Amino acid sequence: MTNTTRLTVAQALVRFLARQWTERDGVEHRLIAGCFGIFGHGNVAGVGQALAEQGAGTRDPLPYYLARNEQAMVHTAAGYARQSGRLSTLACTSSIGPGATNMVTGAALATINRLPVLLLPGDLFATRAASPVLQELEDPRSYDASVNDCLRPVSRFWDRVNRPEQLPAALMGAMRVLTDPAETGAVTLALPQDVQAEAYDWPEELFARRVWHVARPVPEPAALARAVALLRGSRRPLIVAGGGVRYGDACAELARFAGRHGVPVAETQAGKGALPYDHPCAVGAIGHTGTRAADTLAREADLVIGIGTRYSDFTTASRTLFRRARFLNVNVAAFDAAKHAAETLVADAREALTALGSAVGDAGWRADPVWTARAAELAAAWQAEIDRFYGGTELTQPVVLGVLNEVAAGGVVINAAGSMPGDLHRLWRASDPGQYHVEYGYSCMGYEIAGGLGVKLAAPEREVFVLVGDGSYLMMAQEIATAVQEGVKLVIVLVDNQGFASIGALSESVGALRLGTAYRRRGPGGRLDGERLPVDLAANAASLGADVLTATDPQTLRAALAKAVASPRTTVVYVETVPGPAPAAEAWWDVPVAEVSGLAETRAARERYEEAKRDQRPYL
Ligand SMILES: Cc1ncc(C[n+]2csc(CCOP(=O)(O)OP(=O)(O)O)c2C)c(N)n1
Ligand SMILES: [Mg+2]
Repeated sequence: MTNTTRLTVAQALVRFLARQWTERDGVEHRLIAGCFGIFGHGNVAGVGQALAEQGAGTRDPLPYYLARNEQAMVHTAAGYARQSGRLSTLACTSSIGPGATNMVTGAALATINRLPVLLLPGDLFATRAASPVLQELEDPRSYDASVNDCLRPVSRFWDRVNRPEQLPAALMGAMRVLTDPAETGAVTLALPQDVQAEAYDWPEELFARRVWHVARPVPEPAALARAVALLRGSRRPLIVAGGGVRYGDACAELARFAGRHGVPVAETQAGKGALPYDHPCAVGAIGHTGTRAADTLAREADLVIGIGTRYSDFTTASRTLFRRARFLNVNVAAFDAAKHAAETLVADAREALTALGSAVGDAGWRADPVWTARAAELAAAWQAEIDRFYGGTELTQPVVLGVLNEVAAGGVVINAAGSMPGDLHRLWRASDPGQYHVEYGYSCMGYEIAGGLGVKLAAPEREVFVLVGDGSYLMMAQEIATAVQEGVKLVIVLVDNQGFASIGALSESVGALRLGTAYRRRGPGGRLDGERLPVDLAANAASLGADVLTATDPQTLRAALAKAVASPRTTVVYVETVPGPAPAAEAWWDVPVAEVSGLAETRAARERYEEAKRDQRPYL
């Protein structure tokens, strides 16, 4: 007879999660390092009770953290997972109804960025004894529907535990997806509020310490042979390094392969830092937010070797950038490897680079030396551009980034939306992959502070610099209070330019007249073009418990950042930027323009649009 333990579903869940580990390359990590949560009637008596009972409260096996907003706590889990190289993450427990639907945006962000997060929303009574309960959707077509069904399309695994007996299989399925490099993303276990509190006799083996091996799949020999043939035929290859290089811990192999074979390396947002910025083969950011160096090479390359990239429209300049190239894609996910009619190498980035290196190395293959030298020249010219943008005397956004880049060596910079991701992608000098954390899969306003909290929890030894625009700040600044509560120190650089600089410029370029992109009072003509709003973001940050410093020029910014770094407390450095020179796009981005309009600006924008669209290669 097997030994059993009588626990509620929620108690069993908490005990199970605390005993899950990952292992890769012989190193073990806690899979679920803690649980963020906001309680309501849908989880307080189940998961809440279980978290409270598990230990003395301070060194619980599954530490609990109180957040301010359910969307934010999923961002925190995603930031944690990314900084941990996807080997460790956090769980998030919510009540039913709005607490659960608040997590939908965070789940989409995690899934799109291929980051593991575990979501535990409460759900309606499985017995339906008291229906309709508070916050119940009540779909007249089906009593089986609940708002948690919104989490299905944004989750890579979704299950509802309607009976205690279903829990073990649901948990095993959830852990498998969280730890599978090809399938990972948001994982949702919806937990009906009555089932959470129901007791069951669990077999002891459910609670055994379990280690999930994170695989490094090796390339299939025939696929490797095809890839090698393609490489041998190439004289102008270009590597596009994506997040998979980082998550596969393949940066050293990439540097070796590129250096040995003279292959220039361009980087996506998720891949930035894969090579140190001053590596002889590094040509910087690629795509719509790319450098002139990388984008010029991309247009001329005969072979694009995508490594761990999902080829977003920013990377491909909406499929206009790679004019002549064939594609060889190395990706652990067959779905991404197959993009652009590529020759595919479905494998771990490190294993694939090692295999490719030994296969072509023995044959002495190298890129055309003229191509390698040209790449180095273009890259050097771009470094001079960066110096020019960083060297201004006024507080333009590039100057802010330049000062921060000096101070932030060894730290991590975090950003997600607005005009900063583009400037960061082109200008930021990253020396190692852990230093650059721009969430650009979902580019979600509000990710910055919440995500930064997760980064700092995952890497307490690193200084964490959160860059946040005024628009993003106003959307989601409340996790400053959570950072203060936990004594987790962030340096938050709040860049105020009175609204949406990014969308303002985009709006103008598509003939939409900057409508709704500046923070202004409604003016006498009935438009939002009146006086500046009397909103004091520095005072707002102070009210949440942060120390606040204000910078007015490059010198005071440098001093404020130095003070923030020296302080043990979360500090907001408030900066009002002035408009000034910023790097322009070298490559296009497809944002459709009105085909007919009474406005001359819009008609001119449409003409430019149709011209640019001719270069698009949309179907492969
Ligand atoms: C949640 C969310 N809503 C809307 C957008 C569209 N959007 C992208 S950038 C942006 C403005 C960001 O403003 P701010 O943070 O001040 O940055 P700035 O553009 O001024 O640099 C908007 C509205 C988004 N990315 N995320
Ligand atoms: Mg702004």
